[in-house]
Amino acid sequence: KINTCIFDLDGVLVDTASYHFLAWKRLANSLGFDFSESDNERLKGVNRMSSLKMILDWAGLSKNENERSLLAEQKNDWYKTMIRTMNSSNLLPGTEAFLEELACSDYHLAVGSASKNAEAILQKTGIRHYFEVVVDGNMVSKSKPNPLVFLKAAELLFVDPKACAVFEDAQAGVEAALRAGMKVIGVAESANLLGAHGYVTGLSEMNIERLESIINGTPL
Ligand code: G16
Ligand code: MG
Repeated sequence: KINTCIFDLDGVLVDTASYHFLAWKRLANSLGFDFSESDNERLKGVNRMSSLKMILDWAGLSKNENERSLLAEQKNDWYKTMIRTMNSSNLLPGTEAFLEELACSDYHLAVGSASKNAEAILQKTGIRHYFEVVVDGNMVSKSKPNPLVFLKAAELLFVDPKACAVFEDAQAGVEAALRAGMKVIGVAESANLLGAHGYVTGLSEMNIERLESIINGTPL
């Protein structure tokens, strides 16, 4: 029986995926190359340094460790400027209603994000209080698809990974949740996200009844 829901942050609860994309694109452009939204799909859920390494690879550029940390810092400065004015209007549709429904039914709620900016974003958008546990990029060293971020959330909640359902918009995140032995609900068009137990286009399509039908393999 599922009694715990773990949410990815960017692209599931809040609309920050486009800010990450714009900041990375600006960095890429400053280095003299461009990258597309389809390239960006592969960066979703991947932590900052790993994302940078992938981008430099695509551009065929090699940078030493010191240069890489300056570039990552530059991207993060641009990103932080973009998220500075965030508020509850940046929540994706259905986020608050679904969290409220789960909270009222005594589900354990956690966030499992690769982002080091997760706490700030949860505060600004006014949903921090829903979560007993927030595991973010400051707490785990290994990036999704490594399952650590989700296993850590289960551990801190004292729940069995098998009792957890993860909501993810990124392929790396779906893989991380599967490796953690959890159920996964893909938040995207099923066409570009593989392996989840069920799919919704956004949390506005979610409620507990739908969650249970996906978990039990009897989609509504
Ligand atoms: C998010 C995004 C990624 C981003 C990563 C690190 O993960 O999906 O695109 O690179 O966090 O973010 P930051 O640079 O803020 O530490 P998630 O797991 O919430 O989707
Ligand atoms: Mg995400």
